[in-house]
Amino acid sequence: MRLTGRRTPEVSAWEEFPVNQGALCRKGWSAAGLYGSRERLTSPLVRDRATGEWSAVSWDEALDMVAAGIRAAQAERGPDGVAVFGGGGLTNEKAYSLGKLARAALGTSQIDYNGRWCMSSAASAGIRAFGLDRGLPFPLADVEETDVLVLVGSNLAETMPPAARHLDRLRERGGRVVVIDPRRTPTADRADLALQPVPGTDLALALGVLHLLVAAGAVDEDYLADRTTGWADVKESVAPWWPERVERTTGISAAEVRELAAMLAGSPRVMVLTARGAEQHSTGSDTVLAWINVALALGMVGTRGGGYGCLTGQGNGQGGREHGQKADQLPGYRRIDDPVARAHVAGVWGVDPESLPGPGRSAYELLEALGTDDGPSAMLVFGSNIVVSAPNATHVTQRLESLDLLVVCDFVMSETAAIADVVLPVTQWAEETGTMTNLEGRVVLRQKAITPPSGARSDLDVIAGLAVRLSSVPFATAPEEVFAELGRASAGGPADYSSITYDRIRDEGGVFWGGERLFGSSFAHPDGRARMYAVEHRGAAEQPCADYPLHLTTGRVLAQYQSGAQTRRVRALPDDGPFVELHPLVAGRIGVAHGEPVSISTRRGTMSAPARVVTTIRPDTVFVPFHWVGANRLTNDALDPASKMPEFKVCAARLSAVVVAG
Ligand SMILES: Nc1nc2c(c(=O)[nH]1)N[C@H]1C(S)=C(S)[C@@H](COP(=O)(O)OP(=O)(O)OC[C@H]3O[C@@H](n4cnc5c(=O)[nH]c(N)nc54)[C@H](O)[C@@H]3O)O[C@H]1N2
Ligand SMILES: Nc1nc2c(c(=O)[nH]1)N[C@H]1C(S)=C(S)[C@@H](COP(=O)(O)OP(=O)(O)OC[C@H]3O[C@@H](n4cnc5c(=O)[nH]c(N)nc54)[C@H](O)[C@@H]3O)O[C@H]1N2
Ligand SMILES: [Mo]
Repeated sequence: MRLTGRRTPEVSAWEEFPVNQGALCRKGWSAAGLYGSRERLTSPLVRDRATGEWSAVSWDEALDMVAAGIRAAQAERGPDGVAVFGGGGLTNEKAYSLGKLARAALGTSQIDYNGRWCMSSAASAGIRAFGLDRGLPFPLADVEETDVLVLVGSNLAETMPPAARHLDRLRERGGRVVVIDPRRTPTADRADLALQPVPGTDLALALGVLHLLVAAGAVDEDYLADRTTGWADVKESVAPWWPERVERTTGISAAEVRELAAMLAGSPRVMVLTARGAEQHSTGSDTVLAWINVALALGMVGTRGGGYGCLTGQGNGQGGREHGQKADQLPGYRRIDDPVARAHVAGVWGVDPESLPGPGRSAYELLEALGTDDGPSAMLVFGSNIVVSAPNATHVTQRLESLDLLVVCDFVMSETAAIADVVLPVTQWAEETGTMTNLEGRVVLRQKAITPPSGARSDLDVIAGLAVRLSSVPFATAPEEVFAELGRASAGGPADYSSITYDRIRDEGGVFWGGERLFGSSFAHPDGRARMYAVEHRGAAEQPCADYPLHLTTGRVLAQYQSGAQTRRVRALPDDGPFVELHPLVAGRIGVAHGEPVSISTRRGTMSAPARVVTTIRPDTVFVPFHWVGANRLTNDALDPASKMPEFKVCAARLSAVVVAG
């Protein structure tokens, strides 16, 4: 019962979709059962491609239909004919079951997830430098104990408000905060030194800082000799990065570069934290390596109150990247191409190791391949709103629309669900039990607190319901049972959960895997040493030119969450819509005033939104939040070669005033 036929062409159907207007029923919708919370999905829905109409079907009908579509795709294209796209917001149990569904029940290698958009550059750098990726190898509260905290591309005052109090306490203690961001953000307002680089140049700044630390004799040679390899090459590579060259590359004055280096050189404890501003670049993983080199050269990594960490974003950003929804990974942060790992995990799953697929495509590469001759023709999505959040989104949406079968599990009709063939309504966090692993590597338990609406099922039930139709591999659905299985599958891996139980988490108020603080005496490489890599500054994949003279960067605002699928539906939250943040000099040049509409274009697309004219942004840079459809029609899909992170944080753009007809 393969779903074929012409598809209603675009997302624009969404714009007339009733939810934001408060009206409820386009035909089919009332049957869909948006009772209670009227924007909540409570029945499986199937869309007729010819008419665009949705109809409610039973769970059995929906799951049978999806299973039939998967069988058809795999009959035509082999096991890799079906793809799975997961999310870093899923619990550990769901992430684990999803990876198992793909590899053991469907036999497809084509699985990846939105964490690829999030922490993959830091993860790849952490693995290369330390042999292990754990966002923070120490508790977040250690931030308060440092002397200089360097935040590279983090706006935590808006994106992690509870963490901002650590900044305040640090400063009360006399510690200093450095914020590196092309915009002077609310986080930068709490900084002792706020540097505003050209987007995509953090790597050059790190090289320049290290150059000055060497010149000042501030490098900890004993630490480097005892605990690292590669220093000689790194030292040589920073030699040409004198401050005036850094100024020309980054737009930060040579005096400020010297001020930063002097602060670091003169402080007993230095902590460097990166976030998406530094990482979401085609040079993101090298940029992280360059800042890790700074922390290592100062002898800080593994010392209390110092070191390097990545401020992980999503609810389960850490756990979501440990249990097998990454294209190259098996549970426990094991590599899927490691024969020992394959044998171990296959044993837990009761399948032949030979039957497990190899590594698949990374998130963007997977989306690009959809519907092409050698790509999947069906896809299951759990926990991502791809239409809004993927780079070069017009192109990605076309790929999604070219599928024979798109299935989205969500609790709201997201923009991605709105173009699916089948939408499966799932329970949300307070309605189910599960574990998450926070940015410190602490596994926490969330207990079910409220009864889900009838009609919604947990992702674990959906996964098991598909597995039973498509294979003989057993899938547990009780979260505690899934967690115990995940523990067995992860045993012996880098992220080993085998000693963690729900009881322990309850008793201890959360359990760190691998211990509370890592790297105190050794790193996770076989020789116990950290690796230093001599990385080169390459700059953004797309540089400004005569046609597109500005840098566009994207990110978040306090009142919205991610693709906005949830927050844009919460009426208590202000939703003023998207905006284009620009400097008064640019506003003057194109002739717009604050609040007037501007049009912004890149080589990939155009959007319009009101101008927000501020003096806090670099005059050569504009900023658009990505919570609404539009920003990602502009962004560049250039990928980091190591992490496959897309370059969300910089591309070349052109602005113009929107002429209102009259
Ligand atoms: N309110 C809110 N909070 C959130 C989220 C949300 O959507 N809304 N999402 C969560 C998730 S998943 C994540 S990943 C985190 C992200 O948390 P952050 O990384 O703090 O958030 P962003 O706004 O993406 O980017 C941070 C800053 O990077 C700056 N930036 C842009 N380009 C560059 C550059 O080239 N170099 C440098 N140094 N900085 C640059 C931007 O101006 C921005 O202020 O937030 C989490 N918390
Ligand atoms: N331009 C630009 N684009 C970006 C970024 C940027 O800074 N700039 N940041 C990137 C980053 S860091 C991230 S993390 C992504 C995030 O973007 P997305 O991958 O789109 O993630 P969310 O918006 O969290 O989408 C989650 C969707 O899953 C649903 N959902 C939530 N929990 C569950 C669950 O348990 N089960 C199921 N089945 N569904 C669930 C929600 O309702 C929502 O529709 O965006 C990326 N895109
Ligand atoms: Mo994220």
